[in-house]
Amino acid sequence: MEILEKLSENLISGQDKIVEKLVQKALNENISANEILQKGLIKGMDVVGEKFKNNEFYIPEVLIAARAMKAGMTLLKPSLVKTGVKPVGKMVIGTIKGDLHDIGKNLVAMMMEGAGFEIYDLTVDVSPEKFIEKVKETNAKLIGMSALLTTTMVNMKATIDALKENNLREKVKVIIGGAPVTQEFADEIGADAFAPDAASAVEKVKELIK
Ligand code: B1M
Repeated sequence: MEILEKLSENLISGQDKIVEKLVQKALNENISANEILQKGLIKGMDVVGEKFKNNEFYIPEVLIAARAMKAGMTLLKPSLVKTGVKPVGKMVIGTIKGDLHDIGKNLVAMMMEGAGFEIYDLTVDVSPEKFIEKVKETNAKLIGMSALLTTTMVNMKATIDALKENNLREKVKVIIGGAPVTQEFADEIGADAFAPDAASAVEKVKELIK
């Protein structure tokens, strides 16, 4: 679809205002929010990642692309998040300590909210202590952790260990995700679930709390 290709191209070049206009236009043309997200925004961000890896893009270019991604996601949020759903559970979510990537985590938070979960978003660089503190404060039965860096994804295990130390491991389910995270890694660190994308995160969590 031509409009989604244009959307990807403008995301790659960090044109946030044009990205906003194109997302709005696509919504007006009744293209689903999910299709706009997957085939427009995420597709563009994948190219940004490739260029970054190949040293064709540096941090400033990636940052402006991320800003354009966020502008697009803000417009999609009302369509992704259904309103009026009764809260079905509480989830504490955050990007792991040492990691500042938040786009994927924000998507998961949005989708979970859309599925009726009350979300406590601790944002980025979240220490195990902060996760524990919020779980105690809110009595949430779910923790969601996101990681984009192979160097700091080990910090997910530290949060699971902290749950054990605080006698909370039996009460709180843990789901993890992020580009370098795999089911194998989830099994290795003793997480309850892994999801490769935001939509399946919702499915996995629903299974967990059944
Ligand atoms: Co960074 N970065 N970055 N970066 N960056 C990556 C991750 C990298 C793969 C790029 C590359 O080299 N190809 C690479 C990591 C390499 C590695 O560890 N193996 C990398 C690097 C190296 C770095 C720095 C170290 C660069 C530097 O400083 N030299 C630095 C680290 C800073 C830090 O965190 N301490 C850095 C910085 C940045 C920016 C700040 C410039 C920016 C982040 C802006 C922001 O988030 N606000 C940035 C970006 C944008 C990226 C790429 C290009 C895109 C990430 C993204 O948003 N993708 C990324 C390359 C890539 O991933 N292809 C890259 C879109 C997003 C929707 O996908 O987050 O994977 P993702 O989320 C998915 C799924 O993974 C899943 O759902 C989402 C889809 O529905 N998911 C979950 C995510 N969390 C989940 C949680 C769940 C379940 C599913 O349950 C709770």
